[in-house]
Amino acid sequence: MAKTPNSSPDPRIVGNGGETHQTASSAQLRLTTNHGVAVSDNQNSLKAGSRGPTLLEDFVLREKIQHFDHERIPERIVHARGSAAHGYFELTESLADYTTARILTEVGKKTELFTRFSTVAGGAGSVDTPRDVRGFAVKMYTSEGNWDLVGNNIPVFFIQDAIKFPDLIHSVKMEADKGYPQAASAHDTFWDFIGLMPETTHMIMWAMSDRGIPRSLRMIEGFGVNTFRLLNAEGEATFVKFHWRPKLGTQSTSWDEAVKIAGADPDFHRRDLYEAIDNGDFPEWDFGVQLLSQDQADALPFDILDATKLIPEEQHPIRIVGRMVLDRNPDNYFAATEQVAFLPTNIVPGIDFSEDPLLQGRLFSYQDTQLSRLGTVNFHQLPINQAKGCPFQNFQRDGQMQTQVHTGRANYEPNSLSEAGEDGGPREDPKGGFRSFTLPLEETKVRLRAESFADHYSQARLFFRSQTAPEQAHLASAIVFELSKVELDHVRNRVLGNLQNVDDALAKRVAEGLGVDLPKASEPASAPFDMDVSPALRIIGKYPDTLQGRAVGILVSDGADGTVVDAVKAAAEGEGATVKIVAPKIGGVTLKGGKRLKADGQLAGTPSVMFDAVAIVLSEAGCAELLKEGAAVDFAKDAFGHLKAIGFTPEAQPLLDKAGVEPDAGVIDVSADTKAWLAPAATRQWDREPKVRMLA
Ligand code: HDE
Repeated sequence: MAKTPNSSPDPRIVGNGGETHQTASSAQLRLTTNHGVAVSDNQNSLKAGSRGPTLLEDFVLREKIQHFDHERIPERIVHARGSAAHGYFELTESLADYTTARILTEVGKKTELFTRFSTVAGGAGSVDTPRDVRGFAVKMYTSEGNWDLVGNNIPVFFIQDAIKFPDLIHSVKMEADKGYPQAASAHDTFWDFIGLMPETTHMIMWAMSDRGIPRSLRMIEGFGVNTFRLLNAEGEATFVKFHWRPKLGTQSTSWDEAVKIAGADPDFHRRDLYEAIDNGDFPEWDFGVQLLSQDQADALPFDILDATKLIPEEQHPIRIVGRMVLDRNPDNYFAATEQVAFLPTNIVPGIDFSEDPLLQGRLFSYQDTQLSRLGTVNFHQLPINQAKGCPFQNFQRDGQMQTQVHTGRANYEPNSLSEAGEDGGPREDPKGGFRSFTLPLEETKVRLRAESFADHYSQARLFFRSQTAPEQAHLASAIVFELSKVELDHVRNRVLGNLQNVDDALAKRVAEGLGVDLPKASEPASAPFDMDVSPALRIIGKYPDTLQGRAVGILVSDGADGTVVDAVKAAAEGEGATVKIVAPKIGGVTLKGGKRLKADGQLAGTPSVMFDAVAIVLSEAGCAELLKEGAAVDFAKDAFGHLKAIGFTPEAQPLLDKAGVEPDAGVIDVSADTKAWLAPAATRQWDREPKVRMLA
């Protein structure tokens, strides 16, 4: 209840006169200032007279406004837009032969964790579905300290050496003079950098593939990207690559769909993750490792320390040894998702870094960036960052926002205060403490790129040639789209020159898609070679088709047949999908027979891009009405264009005709058989694509 300004009967009495708003009862906490003084009136500032001016003395007002003024902290320079959840890690198979890390040796033990997904280029307020890499950062609160596996949904990276990271990010962010485009790589500066840095080509293949436009954060793979080491009790090292595999499989949107989702629901991924967890559909990933001995690493045709390369899993299989379940949404977005500080340096005994020069730079950057973002060396004391699996204790003291109250005299080590009965504080643990791999080194100090890093194209070729035909077409079309936004001819041409080293046919398709001549191929630093194709690099066909975790929309009208609606809903839910009823009005519709059906979404605000498959169940009169509604026509047209299964009742045929929906295996009359619609609903209709889109 709002209180009217100064509702006191006596205008001289300033404060809580009218009692028309809620005040603290004995059962309720009193509103106070940050320093604990109870506030008598939270509606009116302290003024000289009822009509002002406001008095400087009003510490309640000043504190409140000042706190508000400082509510925002600097957003992350990359990965600013994120969505996160709590959950747990559970080990299913011990890696005791390779590591002493308890989280990787104690089978069955559940370790609390916090996972944050993100886009890279856009600001914190940007949309969820641009073409971009997705961050996949997991903080595990292990019993030996926090282990942060700060990865991406793509297993390789753009650059080989950390010194190029600021250049890469400057090039992809909004252009320095213009301040746009936001959250988009389709502009001159990005492609200028890409063309000039051929080592980016492999990652470009991934980013331009459908991996760059995922359907859901629950449906992305995760990769540690950099090579790490596991260390066993004997101090022996094994190289390791970390993998997360979604139980729901991978799935992507089409570009047109991603663009439309951005308008329909800028929070599409964040909402999807939140709602799934809220509904008890906990997203889950298998955790896997690729393990390589030094000899196996030496036998690879590339350098295991080069983060622009992957290790084909057909050659070195992924061992699934655990799982991650996300089962709890954060209570407060800022406290958890914004303040969480991931550090690749958060590592536990039994795991170690490799000499990967990209990783080595990361080991400095994250700690440093938290200081400007969170403002103090004590950011590890924030609840979300605290080591929860074990206590932390050392002699680091004071600093801004110190929340610990250290007692005693001992704040240095060694000390002998315990000999006098005082608390001497903690001591190092030579046996159980973190130890680095004893890497033999005898090197000259140089600023050089290893020759073993010189091949920039073989794995880009491997990726492109491993894709299915529709995926290759999407990839080529994505490059055409992006290069069409490039204004400088020489920038575009340099990329085309490089693409010829990947695959001639790809370069030709892109040039044709752009309507330009193919320039001369660029000279590769090292001649690319052919590798055996790797089906594991595909999205299509890699995981079984499923409706599990997918969303189905049923568009209904007044007079629609409720038995069909119920049957379609039950069938889809039976396969694990969530179903939403979409109606012209949010109040719902009156079904044939007079029963009311409530809507979950109003048509204009719930287009078919929000769903993986749709059904359109209308009455004749309802259909006639909807023929005049552009949003209804678009609902069907987009579902068809985005290769989704469309279930329909014959009364909806005029709408399908107007939307240009042609009969095919994914357009199914559900009045007769809802089951027949389920199989196509669990996938996209790839055969339809040439009918609806001119791809490169
Ligand atoms: Fe990051 N990266 N990065 N990065 N990165 C950051 O740290 C950096 C790289 C990744 O949800 C920043 O806390 C450098 C690779 C994720 O909070 C910053 C280099 C991979 C997140 C930073 C890389 C990543 C970040 C910005 C090249 C995949 C978001 C905010 C040497 C393995 C974590 C922050 C979250 C965030 C630096 C390259 C993943 C600036 C210097 C490769 C998922 O420190």
